Amino acid sequence: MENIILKIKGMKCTGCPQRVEKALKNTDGIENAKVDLDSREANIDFNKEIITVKEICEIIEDVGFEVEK
Ligand SMILES: [Cu+2]
Repeated sequence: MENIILKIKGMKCTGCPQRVEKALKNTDGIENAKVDLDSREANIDFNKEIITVKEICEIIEDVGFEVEK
């Protein structure tokens, strides 16, 4: 199991981190995801045999946010 913390841009209200969390948790290979509005950080446990960091970033972008590079 791998862990990564990504900085997310564009979250404005409490619904935003919930949306990101839900999308991540519904994804194969992601074991757990916690997204914090104040720090803008997404703390993600994932299985690198199943999903890449690039694919995780794409999921976040698909729900309307940007990952800080
Ligand atoms: Cu929002």
